[in-house]
Amino acid sequence: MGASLDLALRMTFQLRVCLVFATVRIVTLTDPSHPNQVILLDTTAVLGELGWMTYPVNGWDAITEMDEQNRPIHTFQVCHVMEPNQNNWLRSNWIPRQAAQKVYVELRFTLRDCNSIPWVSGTCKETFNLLYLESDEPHGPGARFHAADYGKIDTIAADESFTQTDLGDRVLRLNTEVREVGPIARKGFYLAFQDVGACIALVSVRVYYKKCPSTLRNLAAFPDTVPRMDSSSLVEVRGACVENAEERDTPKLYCGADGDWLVPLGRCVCSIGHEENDGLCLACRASFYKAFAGNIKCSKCPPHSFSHSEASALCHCEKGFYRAAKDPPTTACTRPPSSPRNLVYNINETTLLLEWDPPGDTGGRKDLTYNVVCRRCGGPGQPCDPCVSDVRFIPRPVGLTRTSVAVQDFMANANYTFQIEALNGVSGMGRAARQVANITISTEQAGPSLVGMVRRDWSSQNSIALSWQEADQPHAAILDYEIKYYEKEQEQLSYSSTRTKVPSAIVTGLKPSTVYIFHVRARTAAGYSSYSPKFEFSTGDEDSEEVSDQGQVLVIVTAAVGGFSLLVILTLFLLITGRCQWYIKSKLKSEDKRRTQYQNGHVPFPGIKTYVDPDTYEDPSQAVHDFAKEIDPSRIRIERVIGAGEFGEVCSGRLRTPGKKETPVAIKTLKGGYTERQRRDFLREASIMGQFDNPNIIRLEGVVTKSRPVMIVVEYMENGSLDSFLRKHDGHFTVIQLVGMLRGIASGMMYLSDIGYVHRDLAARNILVDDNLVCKVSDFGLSRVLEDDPEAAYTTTGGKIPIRWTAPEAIQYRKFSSASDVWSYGIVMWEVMSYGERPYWEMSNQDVILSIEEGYRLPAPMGCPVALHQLMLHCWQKERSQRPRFHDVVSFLDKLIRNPSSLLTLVEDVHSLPESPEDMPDYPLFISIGDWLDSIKMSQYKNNFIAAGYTTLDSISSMSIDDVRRIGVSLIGHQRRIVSSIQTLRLQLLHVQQSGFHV
Ligand code: ACK
Repeated sequence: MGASLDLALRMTFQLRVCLVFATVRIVTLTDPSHPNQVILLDTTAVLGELGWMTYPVNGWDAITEMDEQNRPIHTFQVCHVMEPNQNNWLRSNWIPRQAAQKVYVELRFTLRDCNSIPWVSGTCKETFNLLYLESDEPHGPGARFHAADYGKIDTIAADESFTQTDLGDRVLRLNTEVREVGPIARKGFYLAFQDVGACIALVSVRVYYKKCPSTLRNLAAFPDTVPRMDSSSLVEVRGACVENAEERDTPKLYCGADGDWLVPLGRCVCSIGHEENDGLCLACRASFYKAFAGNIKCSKCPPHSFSHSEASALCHCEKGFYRAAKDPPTTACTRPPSSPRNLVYNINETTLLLEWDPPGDTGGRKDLTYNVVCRRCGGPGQPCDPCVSDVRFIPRPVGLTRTSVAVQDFMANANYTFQIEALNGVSGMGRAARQVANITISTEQAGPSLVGMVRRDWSSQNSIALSWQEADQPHAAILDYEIKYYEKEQEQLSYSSTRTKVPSAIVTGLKPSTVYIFHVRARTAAGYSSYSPKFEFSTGDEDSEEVSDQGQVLVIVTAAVGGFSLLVILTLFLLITGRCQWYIKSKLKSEDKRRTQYQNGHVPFPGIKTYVDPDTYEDPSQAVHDFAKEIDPSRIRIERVIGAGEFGEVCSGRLRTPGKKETPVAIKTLKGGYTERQRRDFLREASIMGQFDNPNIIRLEGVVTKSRPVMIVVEYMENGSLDSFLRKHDGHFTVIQLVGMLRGIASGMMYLSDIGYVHRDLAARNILVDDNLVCKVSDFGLSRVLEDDPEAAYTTTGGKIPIRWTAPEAIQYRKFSSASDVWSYGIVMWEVMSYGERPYWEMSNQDVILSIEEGYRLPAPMGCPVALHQLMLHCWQKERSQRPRFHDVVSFLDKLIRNPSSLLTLVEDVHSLPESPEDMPDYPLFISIGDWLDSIKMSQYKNNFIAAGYTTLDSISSMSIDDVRRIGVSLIGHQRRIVSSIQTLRLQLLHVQQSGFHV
């Protein structure tokens, strides 16, 4: 009876389990798609019999039902809750582990709580055990089952047994439990489920291991990767660029223990002719192109070009259109210009000015230049010949960028034909005819040359004496002659001129053993005549006598004609020749000095007074006396010390002038115990400054030399020196205010260059600012220091050598000129626009010299209008003759001030390429972020960049100032330096990409 009841109960219960199971509402809590899992076993996916072993055979029941789609549902059930001491085993088939080191077992099951089953207390259990056994191969069919061989993974209990529905039903709840198994060393394993008296339905068993699934990231493909067993260490995986992509930085990902990819590094970029689309590199469509590898899109072909095929790297020019060799492939195709228009001339005795308008069609280019072809024609019907070389074109006959040229030294009463040809970078390409404008001119209006043959009477190593014949019958009285001369070798660079009222002259201050070209013209009330033809004469070598014998003979003859006794003659001879020689020598010396100052065409303008170098004075105190007023010290009231000068303190104070208001002054003092030389050097500045009279040059009030302390009194400038003033007011001024300051400095420098003074130490620290922001050039001490000490430019004594402000030719071979002052002016512009930043930052002087030599130029400061940076670059032309003059600078700045909208385009707004690659200074190329930061002395931020994921130069090129702040650069000066270098780098990268190189 007991046994039959037991059997009946068991059957009833099994039936109920089936029924209950059939009505179970399965609540699935996991995502069915698991891309990072590799399934080793899934009982829900097995179509045929599972074939699992049960022990004893009547322990676990395998029940297979069919779902709606006729797929089997394999379930294992056990429910011997009435009987004590249950030990029922269910064992899976052998499961190969494949690549797994660690596997996961996911069980889904229902488990009834014992309270829900009547009469089972004491025997009913609510857990079962999960076990496993490793082996290299499946056990044979006859192998015996040894429970003791299995290792326990865990005891599994149900989280939920039943849940109550709204209707009060109890619904059996499906549990999901996952356990990790491993490390597994053998090739496979068995799973076993040990029941000890619970009521269980095992609905599914999934066994899987985790992997990082193959993926595409940053245009690189990464393969399936199995994580390490140790969950704290990652597997580094290198990606392979997708088709039509190429590596920038090695693409890498790290595979984490959970099958997730972490820390993407490096990347690939689409190759030329391809662009990124949905993680792949697709070919550019026809009519589009991509000339450089990178993550940029294909662009439409530039104007007048086409591409018929896909994946074009380049668009070809339409017929009749071209690209110059240096044109990047991104530019439009262009054509040669049409002819210049409206060619006219204007003749003024000795100068013929040709002027024209630019061509109606520039061909789409901005690199227009003009060539002049000159032919001289005989009378009507006579042939024309090319003009011989004595016709001079100013500035030159070819490569003109302006629409005018001056012609000099042409013959009077002749017919000339001039052809002006417009050219651009693609002239000469294709077979288009040259487009020229012609004009024929008769020069009969020009004054005839009134000077005949020019003769050399004698020469020495530094001088040449000339004389010439007057025209037989000049049509008007000759007022004077002008002798123009220049070194034959340096024709285009500079010339000098001198005047004389008589038809002879001694030209002094020449270089020994040098060939000079001379020509002479006469001035009458009607103006200048034409120049005489050119004459070539050379000076003597170093060994020749200062004055030739002829000169001495002349003196002797002069003395003899006086009729004095031999003694008197001899005495006079000695006196006169001695004195003459002293006079000639000292004149030659001062002329030579002036010559070095007026190098390179910086000839003082006629009619404007010229600067006199106090060093040419035998007695320097005479120069002070000539150029500076002596002030009675009782008129000076010193108020406070405002700084330290090279020779003593600098004070502020008041200067009383009888009958006038007191004026504020700055007083430079010479400290006690000075040597005579120090006193002379100190006062030298006053004798220089005293010669200047310009609103943008610091004004000398006077000097105190007759009592102690010796003082130089100058106007007081409320805001002190410009560099510290700007640093104090960083970011406070509008661009127009800054340009106004620059204009003032340029105007002061224009004045100095006009009178022939070369400053040599133009820098923001030597500019003073008053309370109206008027800037004045000061500090006129340096020229002497450099003059006297050939080593001075290269030593580091006292930081006196302004290497970073000085033009390369002045550093290398002391070629100081107004053109080298223009270079320094460009640096001052940079200082002003960067509010007193140190030029070239902390680079060493030696590095500055080298990088300038290699073509590096300071990048635009942040917020700097393009027009101003262009002007700076212009001032830093290596070739000094190509730098602008101060006149040009002033008129350029005036134009900007009149048209402030021209200042609106800032360098950072320019994302496109410069018009032509020549406009682009050659910056050094950096290889890594580290190199780049080192070069701008910002190495301390290397980790900030790397930590924020900026690992390539490409990646930083798009950083804004906000990005720079965000990565932890908090000092404004450093932000500014980094951002301005990024702007340069951005242009540089574009430029490099355009040249077909990859950084
Ligand atoms: O930058 P600062 O205030 O301006 O400090 C230096 C200091 O003297 C040593 O040269 C200041 N300084 C020089 N000349 C003048 C001047 N004319 N007016 C006002 N400050 C001056 C300069």
